[in-house]
Amino acid sequence: MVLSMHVSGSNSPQSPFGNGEDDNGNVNLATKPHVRTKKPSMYRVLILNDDYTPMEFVVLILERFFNKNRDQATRIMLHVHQKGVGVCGVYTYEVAETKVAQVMDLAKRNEHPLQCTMEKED
Ligand code: TYC
Repeated sequence: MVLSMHVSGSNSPQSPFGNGEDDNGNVNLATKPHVRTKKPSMYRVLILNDDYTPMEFVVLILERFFNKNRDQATRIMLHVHQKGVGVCGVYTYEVAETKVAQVMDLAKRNEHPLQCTMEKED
């Protein structure tokens, strides 16, 4: 079981090589190994408007795959209906890819032309 978790940001201070003085006043000039951490690229999952997919189906998609409540889902659906495109959520590459596939699969199986894509955040 995980008892502690290192939160984001700077590298761990637990390296024995940090510059400074030890208890005996000895100056440690060794350099600390620089552990390079990198945040993953994030991807927006988008849905596109069309003239045929029922509004209720789009709301269901947003609830089921994007963890929106009824109000949030309705707002996003209406935004897409009016503007042509909207963001369902922002995820790492593989999660975004999975969600796009889930949406496209359910839309196809219900014979709706709904389109779902992803794009990299800057
Ligand atoms: N424009 C559709 C209609 O009038 C509703 C709709 C909304 C479809 C959002 C797709 O991504 C979409 N039935």
